[in-house]
Amino acid sequence: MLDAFAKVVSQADSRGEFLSSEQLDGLSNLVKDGNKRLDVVNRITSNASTIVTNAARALFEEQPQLISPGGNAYTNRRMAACLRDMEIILRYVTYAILAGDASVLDDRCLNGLRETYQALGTPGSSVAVGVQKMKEAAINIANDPNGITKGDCSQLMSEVASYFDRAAAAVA
Ligand code: PEB
Repeated sequence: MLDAFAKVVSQADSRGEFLSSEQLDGLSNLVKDGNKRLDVVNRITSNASTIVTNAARALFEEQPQLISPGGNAYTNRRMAACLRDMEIILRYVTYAILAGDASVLDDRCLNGLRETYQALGTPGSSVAVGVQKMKEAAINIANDPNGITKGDCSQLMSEVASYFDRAAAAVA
């Protein structure tokens, strides 16, 4: 598992080079904007259950066959597994946001997930829709200008979006 710092170190080391000034500038900006990152993680983390439940509700509204008899979220057991899966994915996305790097999400959550869903007969494309709904909700919450020091968060928001997109693409 890498974070943004360990990532550039490992890249430079594999080439036997010193850190480049671009790499150092990148990390310097990351430190400068560190509070924004922590605020984003804090906001998503403290609203996790709202994000998960609303996304799941919207998914089942769009795809009611999932909760009809024979559907993959039919029965309390499967519904619970589904909500849990969405929560796990959201949790790893928050780790990636904090680390500024997707490797924790890739290695500990997404690796093999598509195959797991294929084996379970769970429609990965529906999971991907759920993840996209979590993305919208998480960004609305994280990017809300109210009650926080105002600043430009566009770059950070597109980074946040990219982790959700990565998770959705891994199972779709
Ligand atoms: C991945 N999900 C399920 C299982 C596993 C995962 C390993 C099988 C074991 C179990 O049931 O607990 N586990 C999960 C994950 C990690 C992990 C992400 C990462 C570290 O360790 N059903 C739907 C929706 C979707 C869904 C489309 C959005 O209709 C999910 C939620 N996952 C779902 C369901 C099951 C499951 C298991 C319903 C149970 C399937 C079954 O037993 O029939």
